[in-house]
Amino acid sequence: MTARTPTTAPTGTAIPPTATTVSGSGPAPSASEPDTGSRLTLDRHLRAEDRAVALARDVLTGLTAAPRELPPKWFYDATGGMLFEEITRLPEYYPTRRERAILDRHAGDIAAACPADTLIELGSGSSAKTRLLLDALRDVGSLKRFVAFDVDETTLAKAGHGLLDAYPDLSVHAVVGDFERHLSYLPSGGRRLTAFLGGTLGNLRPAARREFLLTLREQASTDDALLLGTDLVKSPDRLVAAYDDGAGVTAAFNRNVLSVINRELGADFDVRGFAHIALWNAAENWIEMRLRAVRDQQVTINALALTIDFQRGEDLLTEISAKFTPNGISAELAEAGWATAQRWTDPEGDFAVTLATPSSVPTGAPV
Ligand code: SAH
Ligand code: AVI
Repeated sequence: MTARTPTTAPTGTAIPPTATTVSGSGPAPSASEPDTGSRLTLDRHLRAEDRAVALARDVLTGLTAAPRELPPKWFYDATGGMLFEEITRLPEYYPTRRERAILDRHAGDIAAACPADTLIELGSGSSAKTRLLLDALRDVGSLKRFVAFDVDETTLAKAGHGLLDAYPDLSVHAVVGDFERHLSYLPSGGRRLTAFLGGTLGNLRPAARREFLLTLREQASTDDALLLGTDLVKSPDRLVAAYDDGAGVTAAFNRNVLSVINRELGADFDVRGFAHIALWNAAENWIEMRLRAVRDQQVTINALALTIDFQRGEDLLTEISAKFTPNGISAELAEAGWATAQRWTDPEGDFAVTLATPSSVPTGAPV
């Protein structure tokens, strides 16, 4: 399969298998460039200029709010993507291993339940575990194309090239975008299995999760399915350790958001002036990652003509990572019009993978 599937995207372009793309800094591709025959196509819905505007808005809103807060999507530039991959190999960080074990065992069941021709992965990152799903869909004979959707173009392009080598018959469609804004640009047609793995749903607050699941539901056809990986509630000690590892990799990942703001908005954060904090919020059932000012300090953000004073001990919330119960997952899905078809957990009960299918009407109840 070499033909590019038409999309409604205004920015489609084919990139040769050996091309290197640079995160957010390439020129805007012209609309509807013809397919050049490559099996890898790239759509950019978050070009450098859009990214700068979105980051500026989030930084202005979040750093002037009380308490201060930034959305976690800004961790992920090339460095943040690499740091996340390092996190997945840490002894304390169990979710990736647990989810891989589940997929290892049940990818065949998933492919049998939804023999899709199109596998879509949202927040795809390296797509490493996804290969288990691609293998299973290839084995049932349904697989034609893989759509990888991520905010970080560098990671996306690297993953895409790796998949072309490993799957000679696969069309890979990479989409650079924000899954809270650009889901309507996902390619339609065929039978689609949409995977949202790693527990990334937990990085959204309940209202944002609901909006996200509703948007996916609105676009789903009867035979489509959603595959959702979610981390489960467990002892706070294990949870906090997973987000505050001994080697300091998660601390570097957390501080990386300050480096992103320094580079992209001309700010002068002293990244060592902020300590990494991970704590369990038992009332909300989520981990919070924060950056705590280790001294009084002033930060200037040139692109916003903004100066912020941080008091010693003041926190900036950089991420929530919600943990779920099986019933809670099904309830959130149901409220957005998704029926739980099957669920698998690892033997330790640490992580869940849920296969959901469109149900007739969302219940509409608040999350
Ligand atoms: N799914 C992979 C990666 C998880 S890390 C796994 O299970 O290991 C989270 C991924 O989501 C990163 O690659 C990050 O760049 C991407 N991401 C985070 N916020 C996003 C957003 N708002 N829109 C699109 N991608 C996002
Ligand atoms: C991507 N996401 C599911 C990770 C998580 O566990 O919430 C991000 C992460 N943050 C710190 N470590 C990993």
